[in-house]
Amino acid sequence: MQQVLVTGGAGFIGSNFVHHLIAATDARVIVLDKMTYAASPAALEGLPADRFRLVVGDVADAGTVGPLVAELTGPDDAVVHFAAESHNDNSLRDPSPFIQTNIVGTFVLLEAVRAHDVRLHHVSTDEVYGDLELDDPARFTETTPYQPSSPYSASKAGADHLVRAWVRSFGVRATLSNCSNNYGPWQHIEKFIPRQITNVLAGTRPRLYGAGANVRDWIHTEDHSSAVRTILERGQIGQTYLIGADGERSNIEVVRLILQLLGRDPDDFDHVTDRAGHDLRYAIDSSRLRAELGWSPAYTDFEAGLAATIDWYREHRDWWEPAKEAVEAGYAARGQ
Ligand code: NAD
Ligand code: TDX
Repeated sequence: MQQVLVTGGAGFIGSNFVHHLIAATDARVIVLDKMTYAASPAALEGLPADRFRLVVGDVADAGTVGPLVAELTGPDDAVVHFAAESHNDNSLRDPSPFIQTNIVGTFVLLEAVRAHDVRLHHVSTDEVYGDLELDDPARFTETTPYQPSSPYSASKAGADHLVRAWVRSFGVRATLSNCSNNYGPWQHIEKFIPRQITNVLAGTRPRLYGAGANVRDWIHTEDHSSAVRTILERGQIGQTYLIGADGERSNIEVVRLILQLLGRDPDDFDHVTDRAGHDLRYAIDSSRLRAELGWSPAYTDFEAGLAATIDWYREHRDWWEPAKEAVEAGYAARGQ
């Protein structure tokens, strides 16, 4: 039976991937997660005990990672690496955990898969490419030069470079993917879409950074998971694949849509202090993944996906409400 070690498998996207893999294959899954503030144990409930195991530990700790990777002795066994500090605003306040987890953690994992000759898929972000002008006809492709803007995106870029170097210099069997902005259930309420949904549900107003003209290319987390599984199964070793679902929307459009879907006046939001170094636009050209590996997204109607996500947050108040006050106090302290 195939075994897959999923780092960061208790986070927003990692937990979705674990459920996806258990449902779509007969693989056995080991999650390695440090259980930081961003982890959701509840997101891993209901998984079959004979096919799932949670190990609480740090991906940057070689003493934890080495023995787990050594368990992966089957021909199709693999590591899928999601573990990261993931929020840009946090990286502006304190970059140090981003360097430690995203760069040192990836290094430690690479040394383990090198030592045990285990297949790796490294999960990265479109933010490594910097940003685009609003009217630029080009989108990011696998050959776009790296130009990260924030400590978060620079740490992810550093990790990507390490993976590529370990492929070329040591023959590590790795693939990489760079995905656009995800939305869906279990996303931490520090992030844009869940923050605005839960603001409205909590009776406060959405908060838009600056003018809200910044564009993000939204993809449902289920589609990210199916893309990662496709690359894991059929991706070419050493190759990078961009993952996106043609979901470009300006932030102001998204805030208005959330308000509308919640039956509120679409102008019932506040403009707040902009993010330092705020990337203007991300846009992904996922042609390689679609043409070479035959992947396509299932969630092509953003409004329908957003409406379902709103319903999910409405039905999971117990999960997000305890964290809401502290998250908002942190933003308020920075005028956001
Ligand atoms: P998340 O913050 O929701 O989850 C991260 C998980 O990693 C948490 O469970 C956390 O406890 C764990 N973790 C953190 N530090 C760790 C460490 N040192 N050792 C072990 N586990 C650790 O993040 P997410 O949004 O699910 O993102 C997952 C991955 O996908 C990240 O690599 C991120 O860069 C990438 N990504 C995210 C998006 C997005 O829109 N959220 C888009 C593209 C790529
Ligand atoms: O309250 C807010 N108001 C606001 O206008 C917040 C939290 C954000 N924003 C803006 C900033 C961005 O333009 O919304 C946009 C999205 O913000 P985030 O949710 O913080 O995401 P982003 O910075 O785009 O990064 C995300 O996508 C790429 C993920 O957090 C990363 O992990 C991923 O790599």
